[in-house]
Amino acid sequence: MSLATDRECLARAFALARRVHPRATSPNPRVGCVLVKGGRIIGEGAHLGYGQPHAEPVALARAGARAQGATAFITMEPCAPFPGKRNPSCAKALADAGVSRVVCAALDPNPKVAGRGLALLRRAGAKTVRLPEFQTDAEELNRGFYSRMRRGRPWVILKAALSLDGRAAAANGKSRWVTGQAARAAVHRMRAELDAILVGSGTVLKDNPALTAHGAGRNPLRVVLAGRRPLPRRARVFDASAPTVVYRARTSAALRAALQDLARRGVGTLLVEGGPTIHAAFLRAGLVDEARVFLAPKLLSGALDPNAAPKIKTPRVARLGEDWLITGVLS
Ligand code: AOF
Ligand code: ZN
Repeated sequence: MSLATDRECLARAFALARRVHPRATSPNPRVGCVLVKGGRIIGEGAHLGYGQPHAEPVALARAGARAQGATAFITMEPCAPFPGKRNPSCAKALADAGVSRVVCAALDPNPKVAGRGLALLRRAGAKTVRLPEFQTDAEELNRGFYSRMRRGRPWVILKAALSLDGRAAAANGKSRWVTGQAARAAVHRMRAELDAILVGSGTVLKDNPALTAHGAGRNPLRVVLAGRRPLPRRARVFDASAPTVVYRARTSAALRAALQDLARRGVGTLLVEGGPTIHAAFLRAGLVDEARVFLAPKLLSGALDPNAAPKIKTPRVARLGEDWLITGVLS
């Protein structure tokens, strides 16, 4: 296959990295690398999992001696050597293989690398190029890694499942189920893609959720923000299906400290599932980066059982300026 432009080659490196499951490499980033010579791909690869080779040595192994004089396209700056590293330096490996030009999308936000990988290559005589139009792609590919490295805390995603009239539960507190099977399956897949999932003690006491991926993939680390009330030892969050950490944190400062501790444990992405007290605490502290809101076409105000609440059978959805209008006859 022949690729014409730098942008096409780098886009291909991104495609390779995106094929890797978001949690496979965590807490390391997903990285893709394409080696091109004379307009042809001579080797390519991705970092497939934590503890496995980085993207660059995978591509270099495929290219062999042909790597001499080639251009490397990488989704992120190749790593420089630093103490405590598990893998050999990719910048050095590229230089040793005689790669003469390195095109990457972004610098490595790891302060132990942060430009030193590219500097090593330049000292070895290679040309280095950064294509800034790919910076956003690089950050989106590794939200958790960037957040941990730059801010010392995870990327925080607020997840809510609400009725059309904005309720997370029926009048008596019953919340099983507001959304349907497909939305719940999507939440399980989400859990499998993220490093950790957090709920408050209210949710543990009221719903007793397992907080697992329910077979959709690897279970996330479970995090409970506890209040003064003791948590039942037999709660499902404490079963053997995944590790669980408990923080006693309700103030903004304590929340920040809990997030810092999670980042130190390698948690890059955190799904905050609620309930409403926890959502409010995170929002008040300005600690939410992304929202994922499921809206069920039912009206829960006054309902005792969410499964029997009045529902819009065929909802019509219109976008009005910034707002949504959802209309339909109740059944
Ligand atoms: C690359 N290519 O594919 C990845 C990189 O402990 P180590 O040796 O595995 O190094 C981890 C660091 O390497 C990680 O924090 C990040 O800075 C970089 N990740 N670098 O050149 C890759 N995954
Ligand atoms: Zn590396």
